[in-house]
Amino acid sequence: MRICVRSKRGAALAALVAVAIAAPLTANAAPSGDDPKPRAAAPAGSADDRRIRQYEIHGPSTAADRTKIASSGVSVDEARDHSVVVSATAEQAELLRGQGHKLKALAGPPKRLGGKAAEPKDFPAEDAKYHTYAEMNAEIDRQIAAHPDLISKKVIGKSHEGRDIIAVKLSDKVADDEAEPEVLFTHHQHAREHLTVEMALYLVRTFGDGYGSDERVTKMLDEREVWIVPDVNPDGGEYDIKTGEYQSWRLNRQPNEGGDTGTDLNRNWAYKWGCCGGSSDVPGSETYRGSEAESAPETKVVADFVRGRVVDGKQQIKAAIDFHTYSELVLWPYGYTTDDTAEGLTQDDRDAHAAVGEAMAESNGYTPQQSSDLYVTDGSIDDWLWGDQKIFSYTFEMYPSSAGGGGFYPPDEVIEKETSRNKDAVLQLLENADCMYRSIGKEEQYCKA
Ligand code: 0X9
Ligand code: CA
Ligand code: CA
Ligand code: CA
Ligand code: ZN
Repeated sequence: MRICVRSKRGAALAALVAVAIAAPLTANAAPSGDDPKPRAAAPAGSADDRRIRQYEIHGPSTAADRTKIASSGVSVDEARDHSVVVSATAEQAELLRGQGHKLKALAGPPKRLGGKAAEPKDFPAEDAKYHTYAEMNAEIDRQIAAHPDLISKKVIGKSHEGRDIIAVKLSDKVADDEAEPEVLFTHHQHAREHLTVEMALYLVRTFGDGYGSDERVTKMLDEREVWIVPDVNPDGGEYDIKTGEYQSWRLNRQPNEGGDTGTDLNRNWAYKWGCCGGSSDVPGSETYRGSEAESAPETKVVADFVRGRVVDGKQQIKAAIDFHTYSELVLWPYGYTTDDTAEGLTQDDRDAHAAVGEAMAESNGYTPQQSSDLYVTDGSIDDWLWGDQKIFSYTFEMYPSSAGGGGFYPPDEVIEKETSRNKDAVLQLLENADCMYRSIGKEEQYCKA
């Protein structure tokens, strides 16, 4: 197990200093080290109390330390050598302070309003290159119209608020279910991670336009069937932008008993759900796992879709990436345990995950590691994909590497660079998908019929 979580500590620290200096200029920012308001001014349950913001906590250095922090119900957004950045409500922050932690409030999400009121239900004008749910669908429909033999889509179910959740298929003879290894890309489980939707659109565009001219793309679309679920959490994504001021929202928009809203979709999957202190059973927490596995309609819709790819008793999907932001990491299972191998994950399984994961990280410059090297999580999609479906699965945490690069809200100017940055890694996964064990020289043993 790796102990050094990130290599770019210097850069992260410099960025943090930059944020601290910039903080007073940001309307949303609180003086560092203090609550935005005295607690008395924000009675429990008030809008202020529920507002989510980021805090830096100095001290936590190991996966165990970070798991303990996460168990208070906050989300751990960044793990550095000797500190973490978390997202928390004022209430949760108070709880952590009560446990003796010193929390330093970071600047809130950028306003980017250019002095004008934002259009409701859209990104601020300065971030106009990001796609709303409607714009995403329009862009996908355009690509399908341009490449009807290559791209198709189907509605695989509905979100809690009734939005369509779609799966886009890309392959030669796209209308036929051919005997080709299938590969899955999922995006936007977490509402505020908007760059992941752009990643999906980048893939649809790059594969659609590259077929016939880009040799690697052409070969992969000829020999693979690619599934992209571009927006697992459309309700959360729309909620995050609808006031014109980013809400730092993570969850879906399903109401819970007791009045709080939202389930962490990436703690709601049906493998070792809630097993190991890697999620919260408290509604209102940032990692609330839901009332039972697949209690969130969005989780169930995607899980049903994946189960539906079992044909004649064989799962057709061989490999998958679930896109998140941020921290620039390539992660592999399991998340529920810090052991390298466990039930259903042999040394060879682990080594093949690591070999392909490390090669992908080599190409995009991310840091490769087992997901629990960060902190323990249970009920995550990657554990379910491998543990339940034997699909090789990765989580990519995209740009930036730290809060200094914009955290969950990098400016739209970075979209092209930070999505195309993953082209080679995605192609590598597709190229390996017919036999992931080739990466450890064990094709004969595992991949011969
Ligand atoms: O905690 C998460 O769900 C992911 N990080 S995020 O900041 N985007 O919320 C990481 C999930 C990685 N996979 C597992 N830990 N199993
Ligand atoms: Ca811009
Ligand atoms: Ca095909
Ligand atoms: Ca097929
Ligand atoms: Zn995420």
